[in-house]
Amino acid sequence: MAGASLKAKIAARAAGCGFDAIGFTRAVLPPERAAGLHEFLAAGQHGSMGWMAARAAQRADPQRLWPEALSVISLGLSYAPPGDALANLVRPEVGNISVYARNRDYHDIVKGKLKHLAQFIAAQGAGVKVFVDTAPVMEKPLAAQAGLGWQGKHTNLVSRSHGSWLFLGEIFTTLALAPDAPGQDSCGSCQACLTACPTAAFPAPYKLDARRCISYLTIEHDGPIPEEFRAAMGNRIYGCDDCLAVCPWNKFAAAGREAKLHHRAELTAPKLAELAMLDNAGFRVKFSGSPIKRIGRNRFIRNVAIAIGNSASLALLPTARGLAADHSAMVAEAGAWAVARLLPFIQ
Ligand code: B12
Ligand code: SF4
Ligand code: SF4
Repeated sequence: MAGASLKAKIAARAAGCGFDAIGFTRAVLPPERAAGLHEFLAAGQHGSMGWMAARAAQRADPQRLWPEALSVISLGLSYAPPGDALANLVRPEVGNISVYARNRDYHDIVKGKLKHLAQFIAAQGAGVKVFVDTAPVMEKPLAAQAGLGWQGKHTNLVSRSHGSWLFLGEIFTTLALAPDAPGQDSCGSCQACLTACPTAAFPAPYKLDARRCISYLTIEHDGPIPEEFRAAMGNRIYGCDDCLAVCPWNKFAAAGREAKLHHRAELTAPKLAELAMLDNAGFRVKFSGSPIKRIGRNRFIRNVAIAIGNSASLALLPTARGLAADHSAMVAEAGAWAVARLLPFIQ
């Protein structure tokens, strides 16, 4: 087992790379986590995210993903917003973009830092692999087990120092590093996240039905958004922060330090009327380097059309009519819905 001094050196390097949290754990998850994943999949709560089921065995067991891995180093990068994450929700003429997507794509930023840190570990003669988000890895249970915090009732990792605002990434390594103590659940009797959810996406504390989650509906889901969720989406056009933002542990979080994640003015409260005008080329230019680019113009403008339908603003009726005639059937359907929602406001 590698000594405490190597762990201290890795932790110092991680801080130098800009990470805000680090913890060490064995590359093993308890059977309860696999059971939780299988229950989620068996209930179909992953919706159309077929990639979650496709590599479930690896997701549930880090050593199925990489048999030589002995330890997991879990890293956290804070993206805590400087002000109220929900401030835009009361401004119906603008679109609300989740705070995580108001500048550069975190995948690129976290991966760059992970690779930098992994080079240092590899130089000790160890094998390393880095992961952030897209690999079949259960990042939240591993982070909790490594002591970064605990999985809150909203299912995300909560940190005593950074609240609900950490991105997670991992370095799997062949080094045997002494594990840290796991984080202790500190939700207590709080239920703030469960009651804040606009679409009642939590069937029970610590469990999420992704099919009802606005983050899933606006980012992952292709095709028309089921009507039952449209009004509740309000002006959320990319992701949702409600359950994270109400967490009382956020009061200990200082604003994130990573400059590439600091909110760009034009992505903080973009006008719906201007977004609705974007064609494919304009969309790609506007969202170059942003995680939003990944979902493509049509899915994004579908979300914008729904926000316009929820705006109660007659000034946006001509824009809605334009979208109802869009070349994309998915956008046109959402545009027609928006027109129907706005027509009753004509006196
Ligand atoms: C799929 C996915 C989604 C899906 C499903 C979310 C989900 N909760 O599973 C959707 C699209 C909805 C989504 C949304 C978001 N996501 Co997401 N997502 C993922 C992804 C790729 C996989 C998560 C996963 O494995 N889900 C499967 C379920 C079954 O796992 P689980 O949530 O751990 O569920 C456990 C509990 O149900 C548990 N359980 C049951 N009973 C009990 C009881 C107790 C006491 C406990 C502790 C557990 C427990 O058993 C299950 C297994 O452990 C991860 C990246 C990764 N590779 O891990 C990012 C990730 C979780 N997402 C992230 C983020 C930031 C978000 C959003 C905030 C984005 C946004 N602003 O719109 C929202 C938050 C919504 C929410 N409340 O979860 C971050 C979270 C960081 C953190 N601090 O936790 C991650 C880790 C990406 C990253 N690398 O930073 N996401
Ligand atoms: S991200 Fe929004 S919709 Fe999804 S569970 Fe949290 S509050 Fe509900
Ligand atoms: S809002 Fe309350 S219940 Fe939800 S994760 Fe935070 S402390 Fe836990």
